[in-house]
Amino acid sequence: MVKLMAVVMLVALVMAQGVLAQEPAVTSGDPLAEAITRNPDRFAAQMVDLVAGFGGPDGLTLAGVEDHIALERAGARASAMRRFLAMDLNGDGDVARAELAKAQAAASASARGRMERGFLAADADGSGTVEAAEIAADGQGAALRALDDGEADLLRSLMRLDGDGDGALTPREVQAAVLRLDQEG
Ligand SMILES: [Ca+2]
Ligand SMILES: [Ca+2]
Ligand SMILES: [Ca+2]
Repeated sequence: MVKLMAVVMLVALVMAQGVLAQEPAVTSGDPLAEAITRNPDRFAAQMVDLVAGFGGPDGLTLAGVEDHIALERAGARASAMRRFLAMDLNGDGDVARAELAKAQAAASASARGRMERGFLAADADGSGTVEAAEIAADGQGAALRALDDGEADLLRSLMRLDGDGDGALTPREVQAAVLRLDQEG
């Protein structure tokens, strides 16, 4: 129910954005519309996180949006890197094939395959060892998969609803934008 409400609110936001910018309402080619169609639950969850988690006393600022983007990416990066660091048995920062084998021996059958695929994907130079730089690169890839540049731009574009231009988006401004859309629609 909460998710559904968020989706409804988000669609209203997106349509209001078009009105504010004196542009036609969101069309099928609009990146924001495409993002919603692609994964409405995920986008709605991001909106809830943004407003509840990063809106300060004066409202949601672009800095708050940037903090959200950075934290989402850091979380995904840390999770990906942790999986490799847990296999670095001698603590030298690299995961050698022999270390992978020992970690696999202690894992379930289904996890062994997943670990193998992860190792092969991360070992970009095919050296048979996932070096520290490859662990970092793999983590960065996971960060951008979690929240890519297109999604980041979409989130930033929500600041266009800042009606009084003071740099902070308030619930009142969101309401006003939705109301304006209502009257024009
Ligand atoms: Ca090692
Ligand atoms: Ca390597
Ligand atoms: Ca404002």
